Amino acid sequence: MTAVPAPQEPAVEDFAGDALAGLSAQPKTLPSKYLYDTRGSELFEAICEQPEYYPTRTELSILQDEAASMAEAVGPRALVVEYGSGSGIKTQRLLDALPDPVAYVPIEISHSALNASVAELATQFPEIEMLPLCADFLQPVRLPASERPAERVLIFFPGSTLGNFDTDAAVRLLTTMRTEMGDNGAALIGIDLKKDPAMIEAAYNDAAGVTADFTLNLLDRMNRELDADFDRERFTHRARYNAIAGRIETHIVSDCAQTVRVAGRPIAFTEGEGILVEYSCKYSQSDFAAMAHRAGLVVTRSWTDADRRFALQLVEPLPE
Ligand code: AVJ
Repeated sequence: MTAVPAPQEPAVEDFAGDALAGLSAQPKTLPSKYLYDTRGSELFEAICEQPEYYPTRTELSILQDEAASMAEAVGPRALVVEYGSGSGIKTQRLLDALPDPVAYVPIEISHSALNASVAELATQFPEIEMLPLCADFLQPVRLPASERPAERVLIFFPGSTLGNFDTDAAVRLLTTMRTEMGDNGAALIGIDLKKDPAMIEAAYNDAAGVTADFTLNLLDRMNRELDADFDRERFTHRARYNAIAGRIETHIVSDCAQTVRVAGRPIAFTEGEGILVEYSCKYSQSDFAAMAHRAGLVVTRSWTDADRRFALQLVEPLPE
């Protein structure tokens, strides 16, 4: 029952190619997905425990406090699809809250992450059919049919992961959701809300330095996997809030002029030059509604915490 349908992982990541392309570009960039190797995923878990990092805690409290209202809005016998499978405890809260969900379909590119999440949930929810799908959630997939008929599809995308994408990419992802959910479907999406920039910046610059460790781990990963020779001591984590774009922009900044070798190629840095490694977009309610609208979706419910730090948005297809 926890067998994964696809016999092999769908897309082979080209870390070397992506890294060399990004480091040769002006300005330098690296795709943020490469932050999440085993060590990076551990460090991200540790970030979520830091006192300054409010999003995880806040989203969990909304899921708990508003469970009854969400259950009512979603209704019985949903087929719950999750994009990515990194959020065990949030999924648990949602499945606990919903009335008689028929199946859980995590969509995740990594076999091991997929199997681990389903193994855990299967023991906790023996009455919910587990239908893991090994795929890239950015590509439209055909959802598996559940044994018991589903009333509707509910796509769950917590964590403000949407904020890692720029606006156009986020709209593309929302459009994929619209297609996948069908005319009677819905999506429940976590977004981090705009607020005092000092509070946002603190969340990405925790005093214990866990976020800096998380960012700079990408250098260690390139040293390990791409035969690179980055010296971590000569680079600094920098996360700043760009108020005009409404996002945290995280860079790895070179402390001096230096040349590093990556996969046999020299990469030159000037003093103070940065590599852009992550965006974390923050939204107002109307920013999000406008993106949803472009994707053929409308916000039908929104749940937030008392301080309006974070929101869970329920979106449904726009009436024709
Ligand atoms: C997992 C992408 C939502 O952007 O807040 C946290 C990742 N990076 N601290 C975020 C992250 C640095 C996180 N997301």
